[in-house]
Amino acid sequence: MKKIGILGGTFNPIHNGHLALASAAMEQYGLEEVWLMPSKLPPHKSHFAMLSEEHRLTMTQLAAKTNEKFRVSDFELAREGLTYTSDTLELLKEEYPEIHFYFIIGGDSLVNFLSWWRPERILELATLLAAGRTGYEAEQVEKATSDLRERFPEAEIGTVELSDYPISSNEIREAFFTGEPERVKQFLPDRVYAYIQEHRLFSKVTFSELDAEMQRVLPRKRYLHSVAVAHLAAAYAVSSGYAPERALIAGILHDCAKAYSDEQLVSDCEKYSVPVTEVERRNGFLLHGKLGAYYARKRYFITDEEILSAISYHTTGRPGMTDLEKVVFLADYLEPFRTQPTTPDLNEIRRIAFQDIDKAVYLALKNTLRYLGESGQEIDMTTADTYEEYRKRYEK
Ligand code: DGI
Ligand code: FE
Ligand code: FE
Repeated sequence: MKKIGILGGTFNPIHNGHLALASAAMEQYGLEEVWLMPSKLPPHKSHFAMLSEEHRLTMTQLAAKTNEKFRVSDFELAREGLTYTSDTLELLKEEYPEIHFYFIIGGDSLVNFLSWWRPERILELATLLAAGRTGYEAEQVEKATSDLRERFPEAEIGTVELSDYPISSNEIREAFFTGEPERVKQFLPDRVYAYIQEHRLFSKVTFSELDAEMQRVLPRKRYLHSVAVAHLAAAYAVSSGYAPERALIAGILHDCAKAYSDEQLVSDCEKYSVPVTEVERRNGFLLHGKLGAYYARKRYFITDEEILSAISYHTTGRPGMTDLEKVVFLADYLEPFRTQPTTPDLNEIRRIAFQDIDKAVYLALKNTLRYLGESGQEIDMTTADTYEEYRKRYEK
Protein backbone atom coordinates (compact mmCIF):
# COMPACT_ATOMS: atom_id res chain seq x y z
CA MET A 1 0.00 0.00 0.00
CA LYS A 2 1.13 3.51 -0.77
CA LYS A 3 1.98 5.46 2.36
CA ILE A 4 0.93 9.09 2.22
CA GLY A 5 1.15 11.71 4.97
CA ILE A 6 -1.37 14.51 5.34
CA LEU A 7 -0.48 17.74 7.08
CA GLY A 8 -3.38 20.13 7.52
CA GLY A 9 -3.42 23.63 8.91
CA THR A 10 -4.64 27.13 8.23
CA PHE A 11 -1.11 27.90 6.97
CA ASN A 12 -1.46 31.63 7.63
CA PRO A 13 1.32 31.63 6.55
CA ILE A 14 2.91 28.23 6.04
CA HIS A 15 6.49 28.25 7.37
CA ASN A 16 9.58 26.07 7.63
CA GLY A 17 8.37 24.55 10.91
CA HIS A 18 5.41 22.98 9.08
CA LEU A 19 7.74 21.73 6.36
CA ALA A 20 10.22 20.35 8.88
CA LEU A 21 7.42 18.35 10.48
CA ALA A 22 6.31 17.03 7.09
CA SER A 23 9.88 16.02 6.19
CA ALA A 24 10.58 14.37 9.52
CA ALA A 25 7.35 12.35 9.32
CA MET A 26 8.25 11.33 5.78
CA GLU A 27 11.72 10.12 6.76
CA GLN A 28 10.79 8.44 10.00
CA TYR A 29 7.80 6.55 8.58
CA GLY A 30 8.97 5.96 5.03
CA LEU A 31 6.16 7.97 3.46
CA GLU A 32 6.14 8.41 -0.30
CA GLU A 33 4.63 11.87 -0.17
CA VAL A 34 3.14 14.39 2.21
CA TRP A 35 0.07 16.29 1.09
CA LEU A 36 -0.12 19.79 2.53
CA MET A 37 -3.78 20.58 3.02
CA PRO A 38 -4.85 24.16 3.88
CA SER A 39 -7.99 24.18 5.98
CA LYS A 40 -11.00 26.40 6.32
CA LEU A 41 -11.51 28.36 9.47
CA PRO A 42 -14.45 27.59 11.79
CA PRO A 43 -16.76 30.61 12.04
CA HIS A 44 -16.38 30.87 15.83
CA LYS A 45 -12.60 31.17 15.65
CA SER A 46 -10.85 34.49 15.27
CA HIS A 47 -10.56 35.59 11.66
CA PHE A 48 -8.29 38.45 12.61
CA ALA A 49 -5.38 38.77 10.16
CA MET A 50 -6.55 35.62 8.40
CA LEU A 51 -5.63 35.72 4.72
CA SER A 52 -8.01 34.64 1.98
CA GLU A 53 -8.14 30.98 0.99
CA GLU A 54 -6.54 31.93 -2.33
CA HIS A 55 -3.50 33.45 -0.67
CA ARG A 56 -3.10 30.59 1.78
CA LEU A 57 -3.38 28.03 -1.00
CA THR A 58 -0.90 29.85 -3.23
CA MET A 59 1.63 30.16 -0.42
CA THR A 60 1.24 26.45 0.29
CA GLN A 61 1.91 25.70 -3.38
CA LEU A 62 5.04 27.84 -3.29
CA ALA A 63 6.20 26.11 -0.10
CA ALA A 64 5.61 22.70 -1.66
CA LYS A 65 8.19 23.47 -4.34
CA THR A 66 10.93 23.06 -1.73
CA ASN A 67 10.60 19.26 -1.76
CA GLU A 68 9.56 17.09 -4.68
CA LYS A 69 7.71 14.79 -2.31
CA PHE A 70 5.39 17.54 -1.11
CA ARG A 71 2.01 17.85 -2.82
CA VAL A 72 -0.71 20.38 -2.15
CA SER A 73 -4.27 19.29 -1.65
CA ASP A 74 -7.15 21.76 -1.87
CA PHE A 75 -9.46 18.98 -0.73
CA GLU A 76 -10.81 20.91 2.27
CA LEU A 77 -10.82 24.35 0.67
CA ALA A 78 -12.65 23.12 -2.41
CA ARG A 79 -15.54 21.63 -0.44
CA GLU A 80 -18.62 23.59 0.59
CA GLY A 81 -18.55 24.56 4.25
CA LEU A 82 -16.32 23.25 6.96
CA THR A 83 -15.03 19.68 6.78
CA TYR A 84 -14.15 17.71 9.89
CA THR A 85 -10.97 15.65 9.73
CA SER A 86 -12.93 12.42 10.11
CA ASP A 87 -15.05 13.33 7.05
CA THR A 88 -12.00 14.38 5.08
CA LEU A 89 -10.34 11.04 5.75
CA GLU A 90 -13.55 9.17 4.98
CA LEU A 91 -13.78 10.84 1.58
CA LEU A 92 -10.09 10.46 0.86
CA LYS A 93 -10.30 6.77 1.64
CA GLU A 94 -13.19 6.40 -0.82
CA GLU A 95 -11.28 8.19 -3.51
CA TYR A 96 -7.94 6.48 -2.84
CA PRO A 97 -8.65 3.01 -1.42
CA GLU A 98 -5.11 1.91 -2.26
CA ILE A 99 -3.50 4.50 0.02
CA HIS A 100 -2.65 4.17 3.70
CA PHE A 101 -2.91 7.65 5.16
CA TYR A 102 -0.79 9.06 7.97
CA PHE A 103 -2.43 12.04 9.53
CA ILE A 104 0.21 14.38 10.97
CA ILE A 105 -0.54 16.80 13.79
CA GLY A 106 1.39 19.04 16.16
CA GLY A 107 1.91 17.96 19.74
CA ASP A 108 -0.44 20.66 21.01
CA SER A 109 -3.27 19.34 18.80
CA LEU A 110 -2.70 15.84 20.14
CA VAL A 111 -3.32 17.02 23.67
CA ASN A 112 -6.91 17.98 22.77
CA PHE A 113 -7.42 15.31 20.16
CA LEU A 114 -10.30 13.74 22.09
CA SER A 115 -12.35 16.91 21.66
CA TRP A 116 -12.21 16.53 17.87
CA TRP A 117 -15.22 15.28 15.96
CA ARG A 118 -15.26 11.44 16.00
CA PRO A 119 -11.65 10.81 17.03
CA GLU A 120 -12.25 7.05 16.98
CA ARG A 121 -13.16 7.25 13.28
CA ILE A 122 -10.03 9.23 12.51
CA LEU A 123 -7.97 6.52 14.17
CA GLU A 124 -9.71 3.82 12.13
CA LEU A 125 -9.04 5.61 8.88
CA ALA A 126 -5.45 6.68 9.36
CA THR A 127 -2.32 6.31 11.40
CA LEU A 128 -1.98 9.32 13.65
CA LEU A 129 1.47 10.89 13.80
CA ALA A 130 2.06 13.51 16.47
CA ALA A 131 5.09 15.74 16.70
CA GLY A 132 6.84 14.73 19.92
CA ARG A 133 8.52 17.90 20.93
CA THR A 134 11.83 17.95 22.70
CA GLY A 135 10.85 21.04 24.68
CA TYR A 136 8.90 21.16 27.90
CA GLU A 137 5.84 19.90 26.06
CA ALA A 138 7.45 16.53 25.39
CA GLU A 139 6.07 15.02 28.56
CA GLN A 140 2.54 16.18 27.83
CA VAL A 141 2.70 14.76 24.33
CA GLU A 142 4.00 11.46 25.64
CA LYS A 143 1.22 11.25 28.18
CA ALA A 144 -1.44 12.14 25.61
CA THR A 145 -0.05 9.47 23.29
CA SER A 146 -0.10 6.73 25.89
CA ASP A 147 -3.60 7.76 27.05
CA LEU A 148 -4.86 7.49 23.49
CA ARG A 149 -3.18 4.13 22.95
CA GLU A 150 -4.77 2.82 26.10
CA ARG A 151 -8.18 4.05 25.09
CA PHE A 152 -7.95 2.87 21.48
CA PRO A 153 -5.77 -0.26 21.59
CA GLU A 154 -6.41 -0.96 17.89
CA ALA A 155 -5.28 2.48 16.77
CA GLU A 156 -1.94 3.19 15.19
CA ILE A 157 -0.40 6.20 16.87
CA GLY A 158 3.18 7.27 16.37
CA THR A 159 5.33 10.22 17.29
CA VAL A 160 7.60 12.19 15.04
CA GLU A 161 10.90 13.12 16.63
CA LEU A 162 11.46 16.78 15.99
CA SER A 163 13.02 19.57 17.96
CA ASP A 164 10.85 22.53 18.91
CA TYR A 165 10.50 25.00 16.07
CA PRO A 166 11.46 28.47 17.34
CA ILE A 167 8.67 30.44 15.69
CA SER A 168 4.92 30.43 15.11
CA SER A 169 2.74 31.79 12.30
CA ASN A 170 1.53 34.45 14.72
CA GLU A 171 5.06 35.71 15.34
CA ILE A 172 5.66 35.78 11.62
CA ARG A 173 2.53 37.85 11.06
CA GLU A 174 3.60 40.20 13.84
CA ALA A 175 7.00 40.76 12.24
CA PHE A 176 5.37 41.77 8.95
CA PHE A 177 2.76 43.99 10.58
CA THR A 178 5.40 45.78 12.62
CA GLY A 179 7.62 46.37 9.60
CA GLU A 180 10.41 43.98 10.60
CA PRO A 181 10.02 41.18 8.05
CA GLU A 182 13.79 40.47 7.91
CA ARG A 183 13.47 39.12 11.43
CA VAL A 184 11.49 36.12 10.17
CA LYS A 185 12.88 35.68 6.67
CA GLN A 186 14.90 32.64 7.72
CA PHE A 187 11.75 30.83 8.88
CA LEU A 188 9.95 31.05 5.54
CA PRO A 189 10.61 29.45 2.18
CA ASP A 190 12.10 32.19 -0.04
CA ARG A 191 9.16 32.10 -2.44
CA VAL A 192 6.65 32.48 0.38
CA TYR A 193 8.57 35.41 1.82
CA ALA A 194 8.67 37.09 -1.59
CA TYR A 195 4.96 36.41 -2.15
CA ILE A 196 3.99 38.04 1.16
CA GLN A 197 6.06 41.11 0.31
CA GLU A 198 4.92 41.35 -3.26
CA HIS A 199 1.25 41.26 -2.27
CA ARG A 200 1.81 43.37 0.84
CA LEU A 201 0.14 40.76 3.01
CA PHE A 202 0.13 41.32 6.77
CA SER A 203 0.89 44.99 6.26
CA LYS A 204 -2.14 46.90 7.42
CA VAL A 205 -4.72 46.10 10.05
CA THR A 206 -8.10 47.33 8.82
CA PHE A 207 -10.95 48.78 10.82
CA SER A 208 -13.23 46.09 9.50
CA GLU A 209 -11.03 43.29 10.86
CA LEU A 210 -10.79 44.99 14.25
CA ASP A 211 -14.52 45.55 14.28
CA ALA A 212 -15.19 41.87 13.60
CA GLU A 213 -12.75 40.85 16.32
CA MET A 214 -14.30 43.22 18.90
CA GLN A 215 -17.74 41.91 18.00
CA ARG A 216 -16.44 38.42 18.71
CA VAL A 217 -14.67 39.12 22.01
CA LEU A 218 -16.70 41.88 23.66
CA PRO A 219 -20.12 41.57 25.27
CA ARG A 220 -22.80 42.96 22.97
CA LYS A 221 -23.32 46.24 24.84
CA ARG A 222 -19.62 46.96 25.12
CA TYR A 223 -19.21 46.25 21.43
CA LEU A 224 -22.01 48.66 20.48
CA HIS A 225 -20.47 51.29 22.75
CA SER A 226 -17.10 50.79 21.05
CA VAL A 227 -18.56 51.18 17.57
CA ALA A 228 -20.34 54.35 18.67
CA VAL A 229 -17.11 55.72 20.17
CA ALA A 230 -15.24 54.90 16.95
CA HIS A 231 -17.73 56.75 14.77
CA LEU A 232 -18.16 59.75 17.04
CA ALA A 233 -14.38 60.09 17.51
CA ALA A 234 -14.00 59.92 13.73
CA ALA A 235 -16.57 62.70 13.34
CA TYR A 236 -14.75 64.90 15.89
CA ALA A 237 -11.46 64.18 14.13
CA VAL A 238 -12.89 65.27 10.79
CA SER A 239 -14.44 68.40 12.25
CA SER A 240 -11.00 69.27 13.69
CA GLY A 241 -9.42 68.89 10.26
CA TYR A 242 -7.96 65.37 10.57
CA ALA A 243 -8.56 62.15 8.68
CA PRO A 244 -10.94 59.80 10.52
CA GLU A 245 -8.92 56.58 10.24
CA ARG A 246 -6.88 56.67 13.44
CA ALA A 247 -9.83 57.85 15.51
CA LEU A 248 -11.88 54.95 14.19
CA ILE A 249 -9.22 52.43 15.14
CA ALA A 250 -8.51 53.91 18.57
CA GLY A 251 -12.26 54.10 19.19
CA ILE A 252 -13.07 50.51 18.28
CA LEU A 253 -10.18 49.23 20.44
CA HIS A 254 -10.34 51.61 23.41
CA ASP A 255 -12.20 49.18 25.72
CA CYS A 256 -10.69 45.95 24.37
CA ALA A 257 -9.42 45.11 27.89
CA LYS A 258 -12.59 46.16 29.67
CA ALA A 259 -14.05 42.68 30.15
CA TYR A 260 -11.53 41.72 32.85
CA SER A 261 -12.05 41.95 36.59
CA ASP A 262 -10.02 44.42 38.67
CA GLU A 263 -7.78 41.63 39.98
CA GLN A 264 -7.25 40.23 36.51
CA LEU A 265 -6.28 43.67 35.17
CA VAL A 266 -3.69 44.14 37.89
CA SER A 267 -2.24 40.67 37.50
CA ASP A 268 -2.17 40.87 33.68
CA CYS A 269 -0.38 44.22 33.84
CA GLU A 270 2.19 42.69 36.16
CA LYS A 271 2.57 39.69 33.92
CA TYR A 272 3.28 41.89 30.89
CA SER A 273 5.38 44.47 32.78
CA VAL A 274 2.86 47.28 32.31
CA PRO A 275 3.61 49.66 35.21
CA VAL A 276 0.91 49.81 37.91
CA THR A 277 0.63 52.74 40.36
CA GLU A 278 -0.69 52.37 43.90
CA VAL A 279 -3.96 54.10 42.97
CA GLU A 280 -4.38 51.73 40.04
CA ARG A 281 -3.69 48.75 42.25
CA ARG A 282 -6.56 49.80 44.50
CA ASN A 283 -8.81 50.70 41.54
CA GLY A 284 -7.97 47.99 39.03
CA PHE A 285 -10.51 49.14 36.41
CA LEU A 286 -8.37 52.25 35.81
CA LEU A 287 -5.88 49.92 34.10
CA HIS A 288 -8.12 48.82 31.24
CA GLY A 289 -6.81 51.65 29.06
CA LYS A 290 -3.15 50.83 29.59
CA LEU A 291 -3.68 47.11 29.25
CA GLY A 292 -5.88 47.75 26.21
CA ALA A 293 -3.01 49.64 24.58
CA TYR A 294 -0.74 46.71 25.36
CA TYR A 295 -3.18 44.29 23.71
CA ALA A 296 -3.64 46.64 20.77
CA ARG A 297 0.11 46.41 20.23
CA LYS A 298 0.61 42.71 20.89
CA ARG A 299 -2.62 41.14 19.66
CA TYR A 300 -3.83 43.58 17.05
CA PHE A 301 -0.44 44.73 15.77
CA ILE A 302 -1.12 48.44 16.18
CA THR A 303 2.19 50.30 15.99
CA ASP A 304 0.93 53.88 15.73
CA GLU A 305 1.99 55.41 19.07
CA GLU A 306 -0.73 58.06 18.91
CA ILE A 307 -3.43 55.45 18.60
CA LEU A 308 -1.86 53.50 21.46
CA SER A 309 -1.73 56.51 23.77
CA ALA A 310 -5.32 57.45 22.92
CA ILE A 311 -6.33 53.99 24.12
CA SER A 312 -4.04 54.21 27.14
CA TYR A 313 -5.40 57.51 28.44
CA HIS A 314 -9.06 57.30 27.46
CA THR A 315 -10.26 56.95 31.08
CA THR A 316 -8.11 59.52 32.90
CA GLY A 317 -7.03 61.83 30.11
CA ARG A 318 -3.60 63.34 30.69
CA PRO A 319 -2.02 66.77 30.79
CA GLY A 320 -1.09 67.96 27.30
CA MET A 321 -3.42 65.56 25.51
CA THR A 322 -2.98 65.15 21.76
CA ASP A 323 -5.91 65.86 19.46
CA LEU A 324 -6.49 62.16 18.97
CA GLU A 325 -6.47 61.55 22.72
CA LYS A 326 -9.05 64.28 23.16
CA VAL A 327 -11.47 63.03 20.55
CA VAL A 328 -11.39 59.46 21.88
CA PHE A 329 -11.75 60.64 25.48
CA LEU A 330 -14.67 62.83 24.52
CA ALA A 331 -16.40 60.30 22.28
CA ASP A 332 -16.17 57.77 25.11
CA TYR A 333 -17.99 60.19 27.38
CA LEU A 334 -20.55 61.46 24.90
CA GLU A 335 -21.42 58.66 22.47
CA PRO A 336 -25.19 58.49 22.00
CA PHE A 337 -25.76 55.25 23.95
CA ARG A 338 -24.26 56.87 27.06
CA THR A 339 -26.67 58.11 29.67
CA GLN A 340 -24.27 59.60 32.29
CA PRO A 341 -27.01 59.93 34.96
CA THR A 342 -24.77 62.19 37.03
CA THR A 343 -24.32 64.71 34.23
CA PRO A 344 -27.60 66.61 33.89
CA ASP A 345 -26.51 68.85 31.02
CA LEU A 346 -25.13 66.01 28.87
CA ASN A 347 -26.83 67.15 25.67
CA GLU A 348 -25.48 70.66 26.17
CA ILE A 349 -21.94 69.20 26.36
CA ARG A 350 -22.71 67.14 23.25
CA ARG A 351 -23.65 70.33 21.42
CA ILE A 352 -20.54 72.16 22.60
CA ALA A 353 -18.33 69.24 21.50
CA PHE A 354 -19.14 69.98 17.86
CA GLN A 355 -17.96 73.57 18.29
CA ASP A 356 -15.15 73.44 20.83
CA ILE A 357 -13.49 70.12 21.64
CA ASP A 358 -11.37 71.53 24.47
CA LYS A 359 -14.28 73.12 26.22
CA ALA A 360 -16.22 69.86 26.00
CA VAL A 361 -13.23 67.93 27.43
CA TYR A 362 -13.12 70.44 30.27
CA LEU A 363 -16.83 69.99 31.02
CA ALA A 364 -16.58 66.20 30.86
CA LEU A 365 -13.66 66.21 33.30
CA LYS A 366 -15.40 68.65 35.58
CA ASN A 367 -18.50 66.46 35.78
CA THR A 368 -16.49 63.28 36.28
CA LEU A 369 -14.47 64.78 39.11
CA ARG A 370 -17.53 66.22 40.78
CA TYR A 371 -19.22 62.83 40.63
CA LEU A 372 -16.13 60.95 41.86
CA GLY A 373 -15.77 63.43 44.72
CA GLU A 374 -19.42 63.17 45.71
CA SER A 375 -19.35 59.39 45.68
CA GLY A 376 -16.09 59.32 47.65
CA GLN A 377 -13.99 57.55 45.04
CA GLU A 378 -10.25 57.81 44.85
CA ILE A 379 -8.99 60.25 42.22
CA ASP A 380 -6.09 59.23 40.04
CA MET A 381 -3.29 61.82 39.85
CA THR A 382 -3.50 61.80 36.07
CA THR A 383 -7.21 62.63 36.09
CA ALA A 384 -6.63 65.36 38.67
CA ASP A 385 -3.70 66.89 36.77
CA THR A 386 -5.59 66.84 33.50
CA TYR A 387 -8.53 68.61 35.07
CA GLU A 388 -6.23 71.13 36.71
CA GLU A 389 -4.77 72.02 33.34
CA TYR A 390 -8.22 72.68 31.90
CA ARG A 391 -9.52 74.40 35.00
CA LYS A 392 -6.73 76.96 34.84
CA ARG A 393 -7.60 77.61 31.26
CA TYR A 394 -11.35 77.95 31.64
CA GLU A 395 -11.78 79.32 35.17
CA LYS A 396 -9.94 82.55 34.97
O1 DGI B 1 -14.79 52.16 30.01
P1 DGI B 1 -15.96 53.07 29.93
O2 DGI B 1 -17.03 52.73 30.91
O3 DGI B 1 -16.51 53.21 28.56
O4 DGI B 1 -15.46 54.55 30.28
P2 DGI B 1 -14.10 54.99 31.00
O5 DGI B 1 -12.98 54.18 30.56
O6 DGI B 1 -13.97 56.46 30.79
O7 DGI B 1 -14.38 54.71 32.50
C1 DGI B 1 -15.32 55.53 33.09
C2 DGI B 1 -15.24 55.47 34.57
O8 DGI B 1 -13.93 55.75 35.03
C3 DGI B 1 -16.16 56.52 35.13
O9 DGI B 1 -17.06 55.89 36.03
C4 DGI B 1 -15.24 57.46 35.84
C5 DGI B 1 -14.06 56.62 36.13
N1 DGI B 1 -12.84 57.38 36.37
C6 DGI B 1 -12.20 58.24 35.56
N2 DGI B 1 -11.15 58.79 36.19
C7 DGI B 1 -11.12 58.24 37.44
C8 DGI B 1 -12.19 57.36 37.55
N3 DGI B 1 -12.46 56.64 38.66
C9 DGI B 1 -11.65 56.82 39.72
N4 DGI B 1 -11.89 56.14 40.83
N5 DGI B 1 -10.59 57.67 39.68
C10 DGI B 1 -10.29 58.40 38.59
O10 DGI B 1 -9.33 59.18 38.60
FE1 FE C 1 -13.01 52.59 29.05
FE1 FE D 1 -15.48 53.24 26.75
